[in-house]
Amino acid sequence: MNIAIIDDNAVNAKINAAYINKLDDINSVIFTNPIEGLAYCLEKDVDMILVDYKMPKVNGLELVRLVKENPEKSGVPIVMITSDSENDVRLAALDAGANDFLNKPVNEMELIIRVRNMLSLRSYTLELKRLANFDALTSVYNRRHYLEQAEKEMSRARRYSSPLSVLMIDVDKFKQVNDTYGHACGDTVLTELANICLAELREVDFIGRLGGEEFSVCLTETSLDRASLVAERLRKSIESATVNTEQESLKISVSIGLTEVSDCDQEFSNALNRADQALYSAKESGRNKIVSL
Ligand code: GH3
Ligand code: MG
Ligand code: MG
Repeated sequence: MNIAIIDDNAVNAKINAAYINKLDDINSVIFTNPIEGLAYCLEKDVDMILVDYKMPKVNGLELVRLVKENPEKSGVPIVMITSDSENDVRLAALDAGANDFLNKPVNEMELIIRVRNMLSLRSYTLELKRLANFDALTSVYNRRHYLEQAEKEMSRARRYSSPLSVLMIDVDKFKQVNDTYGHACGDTVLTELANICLAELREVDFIGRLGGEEFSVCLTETSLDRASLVAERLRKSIESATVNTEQESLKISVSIGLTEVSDCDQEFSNALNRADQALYSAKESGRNKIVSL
């Protein structure tokens, strides 16, 4: 777990880091400049922030406000170090979303226990998020999260006038795989298929399982021409792969429908429906092929 320790007093910061590092799996980073510390917390993956209240330029309370008003970072727990006399500061920090406090001078045992509790809460939250957003079988985005991300990506593409393409991928004759080799084999096929797609796609693209044996991919900054090349590459890799299941080595194929999001699409679902129609044409015209609309 990554912890940012922000304290203009380097000696205190180092002592607290030494205490915290006694916990398992901790990676702590110290900032004596609160502005640098804040920038780090807003940019990097941080699991907890330990911040002193009294600091020049940006004090602990301001830092709490700036982190908690950022939607991407509001879930990062913050423990603030204050003195007994600063009760009004504590109330304001609590109101801004601070999660816990430590009295100055910091007691080692209390620091370790409070940090440990915060980190265990953080782990549960991250696990819940993972369960809520990812498909349990294939580990790609689940339907809800995929559609949510796709809507966001569509707004971003509009803002920057950049192209965005969508693929619908469906396994050919998948029912036969289940019927012939059993449901467990079918599951392995789906997992392998997702892995092949993930290996072929760039990090900025994303894939979701919309249901059953149906996946969708968003290709960011990608026009229809380039998306056709990507789809064809995917189709070929899947066609040439051998899926090793417990009983059998199987060959599978997919049909892919694709489209580019256009100015006429009011919502992402309009583009997705078009990709779905294209997929239907690919199935109608013989399967194991791509069709764009
Ligand atoms: P087509 O080429 O027209 O797409 O034919 P198909 O057999 O792939 O399509 P169909 O929609 O008839 O069958 C899809 C099958 O996918 C039926 C269902 O039992 C199976 N399926 C859905 N979800 C899962 C899953 O999570 N695991 C497994 N193993 N099978 C699933
Ligand atoms: Mg199918
Ligand atoms: Mg289907």
